[in-house]
Amino acid sequence: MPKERRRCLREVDTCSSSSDRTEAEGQCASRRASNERWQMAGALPVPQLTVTAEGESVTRELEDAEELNGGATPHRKHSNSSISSAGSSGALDESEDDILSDSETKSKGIVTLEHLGDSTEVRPWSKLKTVVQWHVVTSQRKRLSWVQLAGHKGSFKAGKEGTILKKYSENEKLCFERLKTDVLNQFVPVYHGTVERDGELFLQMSDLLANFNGPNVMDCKMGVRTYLEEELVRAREKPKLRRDLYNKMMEVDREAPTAEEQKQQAVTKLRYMQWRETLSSTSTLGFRIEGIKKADGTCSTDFKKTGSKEEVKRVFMDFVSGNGNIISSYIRRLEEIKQILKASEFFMTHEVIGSSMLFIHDHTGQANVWLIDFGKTTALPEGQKLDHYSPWQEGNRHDGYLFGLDNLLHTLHSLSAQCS
Ligand code: I3P
Repeated sequence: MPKERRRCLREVDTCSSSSDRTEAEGQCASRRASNERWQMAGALPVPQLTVTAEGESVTRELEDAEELNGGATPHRKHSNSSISSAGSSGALDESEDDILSDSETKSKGIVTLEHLGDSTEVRPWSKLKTVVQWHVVTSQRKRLSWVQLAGHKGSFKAGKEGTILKKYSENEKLCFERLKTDVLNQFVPVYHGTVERDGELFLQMSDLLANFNGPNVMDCKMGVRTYLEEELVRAREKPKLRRDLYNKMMEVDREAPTAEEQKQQAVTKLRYMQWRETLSSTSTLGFRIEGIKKADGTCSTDFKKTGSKEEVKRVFMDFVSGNGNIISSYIRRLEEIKQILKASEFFMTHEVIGSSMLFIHDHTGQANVWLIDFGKTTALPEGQKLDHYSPWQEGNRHDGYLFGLDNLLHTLHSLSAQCS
């Protein structure tokens, strides 16, 4: 299975077809300008990131990279690459083994597992974290459908009742361990340590969807930047061209690659990530919508071009189905999170990149938000702190997380005003 995401729902949201023509044209112009800047960027570094994956994804990337590097196999490194078999082994429910053990072994973001039970038994949702696909697996005892709203595919397995397993990342494990003694801990999944499954190590954490009845789930990736400063440095020192990212770019906007990129049919990862940031609301609002799974079974991860405030508001309004009570609950929760973030030692002393807020509500009126995904959340050097508002410049490690949270709150407040 190729690395690209499969979408279960596509939005019609292109420069040429947008109904919001004026705004769309403006955005297209700004995208073209941004592309032009890259074209002229002989002066800019042409960095690319060294990427790793497992399984088929790796194979494909290696093939692409080999092709682009004249057949030489590049060195790869990934946050999940430090998987070892030294972890403790949990007494896991055998029936849930291998639910995600298809060809997709690399995943990040939100994964949702739905335990449908056998033909007669319907069990509540079990939750995971970010994802982009819809999948149904049949086993002797139960069928599981899952949806990944964002990030890499296949990093999740169902754990014991009420828990999920996420592929081991040393960095994320360290974050969970540090968070255990931090005030922020109440807003993140409960961490239950590591477990080994089929020779691989996983982080076991609580299933955030467990207490919802037919949840609606939205993943918002926080911050004005989605790559680490160290990735920037590595990319500059060891640039790599990526054909898969070029293809993903072309899928969204055939005009996006520069003439040079078209010629080489590849882009660097940094170029791709920055393009994604400016196309979406990441660079302007400090957050972006990655994916939505609704209780009616529909899901969408096609928000790459959801960039303006108005577009973001429309998506949010649709997500909550215009329900003012849900919006108010989300606002209360975000205000609470904001206060605690400001008091959190962990937050102050970490660069938080690629982390998401997971919004979940159901028809009973329950609505909650959690912080998830700490694979790229990194401790600052001793004595350094971040306010999470200041603009980023290379070297200062600012991430714009609180800037994004404020904009999320503005968005919800303005929707609330519309509902009242
Ligand atoms: C991916 C997304 C991920 C990134 C991944 C991108 O793009 O930006 O955050 O992984 O890089 O392909 P998209 O959302 O458009 O699919 P990291 O955050 O781990 O860098 P990858 O292809 O190198 O895995």
